[in-house]
Amino acid sequence: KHVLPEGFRYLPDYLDRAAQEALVEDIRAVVADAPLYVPTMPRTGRPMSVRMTNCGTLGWVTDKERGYRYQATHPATGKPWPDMPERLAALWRDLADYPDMPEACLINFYDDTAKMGMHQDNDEADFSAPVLSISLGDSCLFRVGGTDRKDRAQSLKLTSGDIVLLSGESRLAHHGVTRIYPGTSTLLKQGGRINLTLRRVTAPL
Ligand code: MD3
Ligand code: FE
Repeated sequence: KHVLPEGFRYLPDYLDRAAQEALVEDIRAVVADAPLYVPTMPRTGRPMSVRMTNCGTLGWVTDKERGYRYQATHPATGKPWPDMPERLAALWRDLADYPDMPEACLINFYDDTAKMGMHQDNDEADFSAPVLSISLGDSCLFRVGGTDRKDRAQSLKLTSGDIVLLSGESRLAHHGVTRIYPGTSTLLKQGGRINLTLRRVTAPL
């Protein structure tokens, strides 16, 4: 009990303050071109509390009509997603231990009350590639279980500059964000938390 799933690599304080600030500037530029939008759940159309956008060749989106999917364009503007910033590509090269570059970077913005329910990331066609997650801004309580929904879960606080790398069994672990801790970081002038997840989407050759 209370063992993290195989392949779960937690790198606390991986990014120093300057590296975090540089990433925030990259994300500002992405959001200026590809605004945060309110994703809605399949079938019910219920809005998620997290606002989202993407960069890279593919982005993860969801809406009532078409559900969870990856697509090459922003759902509101219809434009292609902005390029993946070089700084994000460099982190993948340094940490992912995977030959191909990420196709998608999902940008999640949490305000003080936003949460993300427990789920698996299984909309990708390549589970052999890791998911690389970067936390910026306010701390959150993150919950991670096992590949079976019934597996015991444990909580972990994620703070600004932390990186989590999910490979192997942990790639299909259930996980979610239970709560945000408002006012715990000065990185974002308006508060809140940003999470970036870098992923491979398409099947390996
Ligand atoms: C564990 N995001 O976008 S990132 C998501 O903080 C998502 O915004 C959360 O879950 C966030 O899908 C968590 C850390 C993370 C990402 C992917 C995982 C943990 C994971 C995949 C498998 C297991
Ligand atoms: Fe997820």
